[in-house]
Amino acid sequence: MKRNLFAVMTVLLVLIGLPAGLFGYQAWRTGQLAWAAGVRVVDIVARSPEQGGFAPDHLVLKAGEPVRLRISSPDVVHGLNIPGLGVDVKEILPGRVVEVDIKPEKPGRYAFACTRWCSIDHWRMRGVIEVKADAAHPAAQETQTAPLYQKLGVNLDAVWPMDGPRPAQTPSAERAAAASGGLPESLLDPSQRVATAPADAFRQLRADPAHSQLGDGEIWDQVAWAWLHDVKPETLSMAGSLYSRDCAACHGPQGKGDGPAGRNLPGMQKMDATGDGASPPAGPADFTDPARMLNASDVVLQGKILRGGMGTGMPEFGSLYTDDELWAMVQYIRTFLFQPAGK
Ligand code: HEC
Ligand SMILES: [Cu+2]
Repeated sequence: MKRNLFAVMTVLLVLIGLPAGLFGYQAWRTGQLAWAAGVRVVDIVARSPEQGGFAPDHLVLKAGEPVRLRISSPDVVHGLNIPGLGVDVKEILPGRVVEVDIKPEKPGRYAFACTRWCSIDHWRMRGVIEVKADAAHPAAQETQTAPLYQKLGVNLDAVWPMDGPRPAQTPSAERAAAASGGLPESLLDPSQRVATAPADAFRQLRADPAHSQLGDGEIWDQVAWAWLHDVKPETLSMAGSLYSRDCAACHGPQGKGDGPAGRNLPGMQKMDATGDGASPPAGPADFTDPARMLNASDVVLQGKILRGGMGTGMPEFGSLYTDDELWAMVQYIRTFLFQPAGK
């Protein structure tokens, strides 16, 4: 009798226990039941954008709740950057699982993005973590201020005249350093200069009798000096690494607009300047092109990096970059045309 009971128990254990165990393990693996020591576990699968990108790409979390993100990739190497939460996973190797613990205290929306050029559409690989407020974590006062281009009423989509004066050689802050002095504060102070295009600065200096002894080339050097005299080497190197991570694949390592990911972007036909469909579609902006860069003010460049768009594949970086990073990128892309001092 006892033996019989034992046999029945064994059978029951196998029939119920094993599937239950397996199921539990499965569920634990896929994160549905996953709680590790009071920590909610959320699985994120990172796939190339063609295969769906991040899944999920929208997470809703409670403020103050500890959460373990368990990130895996079934295809190629990805990265995961959540700037607002201080997370920067450089490498999610296929077949491996990366765990990151977060505890977002401040309610709000936190953008995240892949940081590896996992495919030609990599720049679409983005997502958002929404952190909900509760009694203990009230929503902060809305601190989001309007971007500068909006405050100044600058229309980013206006077509800029590109026929301004052109330098015969690369304007150089280095050359100007020796001769500088006598530049108006309105050009030296970035906050006053922000809506001025370099071509307008050239016109202004050229018309000033105080500079009548300078040749055009020297005036251009003064313009480069005005823009780059206060740029710090560490700012440029920080922006340089962001540039190679986030921009070079489209705009090219030398800023010439010839990066491999910039071909066949959506909306390129719209950018056919003549509209007759005959000329080849333009690619991402060429930062070494004087016609383009000398007629663009800093606020326009910053606004376009912040907002992206223009009916093209230019991504928005406003949700991923800090203000300092946005302005550092503007200074950095100026150095594709202007020679900074001390270089
Ligand atoms: C997926 C490709 C892609 C990536 C990545 C990309 N861009 Fe662009 N970018 C474009 C395209 C396309 C345009 C539109 C060109 C135009 O309007 O003529 C553009 C335009 C711009 C412009 C406007 C230039 C002008 O004169 O109007 C700026 C500034 C710019 N990009 C900066 C950046 C920076 C900085 C990064 C990296 C943080 C970046 N871009 C990443 C494709 C890209
Ligand atoms: Cu990617």
